[in-house]
Amino acid sequence: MTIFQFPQDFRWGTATASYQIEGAAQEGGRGVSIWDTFARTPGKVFNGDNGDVACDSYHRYEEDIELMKKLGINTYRFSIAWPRIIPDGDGEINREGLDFYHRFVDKLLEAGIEPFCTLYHWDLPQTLEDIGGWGNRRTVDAFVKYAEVIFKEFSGKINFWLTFNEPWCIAFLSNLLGIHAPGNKDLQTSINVAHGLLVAHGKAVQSFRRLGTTGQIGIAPNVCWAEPYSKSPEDRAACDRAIALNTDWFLDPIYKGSYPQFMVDWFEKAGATVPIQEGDMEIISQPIDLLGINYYTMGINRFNPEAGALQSEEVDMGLIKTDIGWPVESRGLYEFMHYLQKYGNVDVYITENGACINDDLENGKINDDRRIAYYEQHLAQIHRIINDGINLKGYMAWSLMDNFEWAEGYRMRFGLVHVDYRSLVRTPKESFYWYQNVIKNNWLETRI
Ligand code: GCO
Repeated sequence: MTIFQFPQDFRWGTATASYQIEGAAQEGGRGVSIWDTFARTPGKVFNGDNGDVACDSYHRYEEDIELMKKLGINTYRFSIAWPRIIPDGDGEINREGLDFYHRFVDKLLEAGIEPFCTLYHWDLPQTLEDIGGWGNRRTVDAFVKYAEVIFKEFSGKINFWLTFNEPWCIAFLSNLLGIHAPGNKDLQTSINVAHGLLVAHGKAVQSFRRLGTTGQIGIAPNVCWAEPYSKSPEDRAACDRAIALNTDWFLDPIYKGSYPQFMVDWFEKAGATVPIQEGDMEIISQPIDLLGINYYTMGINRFNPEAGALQSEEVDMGLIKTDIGWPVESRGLYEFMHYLQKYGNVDVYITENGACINDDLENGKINDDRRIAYYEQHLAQIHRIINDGINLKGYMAWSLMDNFEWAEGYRMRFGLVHVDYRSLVRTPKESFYWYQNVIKNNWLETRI
């Protein structure tokens, strides 16, 4: 047994996102988002599932906050649904939407839980996708307007802010691989989207400062750590591209004011260019206060000319996998946090980390021991990272409860709390009680 003690001011939390938990898709004046449309397109989401009801958290948020209190978290990461605030993306502000989030944030604060707010976790108003989505500067301006509404309303209540969740997913998973909404499969479109969202990020940060909004702001990329299958330089380069597309492609512009040149060259060879307009890079490189990191897995990659736009192929090394098929390997988080130091020792929060384990109720219990093992491994790495002197300030487990897992629908479960999607009954899993204990102690006890 080993005991890992965490810093006194360490933030313990969980994370969710609006479309994945709220439901009430036609209520409260909410407009249509690209995920409503995508989920209704046959063949896009497993089983034809959609977020119309999800966990019904729009109605059951008080019950959810009771669960958070029981768990003992001091931080809760959630996202605001843009179509609840400005239903058509760019027009009238919907007071009912703002009031909903006020009620919710007030309840969190009453419970002594710090709200950690994501402005964009993928529910783009459909009207904006119809004019070209993030590739159109009108969408960028509409986002800034939406962000300003939120900053003005919630300044003083919210102190932790993220502009975008997982820019790689918004740009490449959704517009190059076509797996997420809106489902495009075009390299130039994905590059345009990536650039548009970076400009939107920078402009939102400018507004945040200008308005004197309370707290700190940043962005939350997802990490794909990759190590080469062999010593060949081609395999090394294939890994560099995989890592860079998730993180450097977004963090270099923000921290250095330029895109990684080797990737720009790579895309140019494939016929795609970044649509940089005058002044963009200065806007994008506004100083930010914190970084959110979403980490789930890592890959062993090799060069393969057939393997997509990056020619980088992940090799199955036979590691244990979670039920969604992702190898369990916490080492990538440790390596990545050191890699990140090239941008300086910035304040980092793990804004997502968790395991898809589809264990179900058995005699009233969910014995998700494999999830506990996953968390144990990753928290031990986090302790190591902090001991190395890296400014890692908090940890948000994905997720508080089972929810709508995008293209996988409801079949993939990441929650500490089980949700019965028929009755909407919530049942804490064994991992919930395990995490409760870690938080209460502020230390982790591992089995080895
Ligand atoms: C993500 C996500 C979550 C997913 C989680 C598991 O940002 O990819 O924020 O919405 O549910 O990553 O796939």
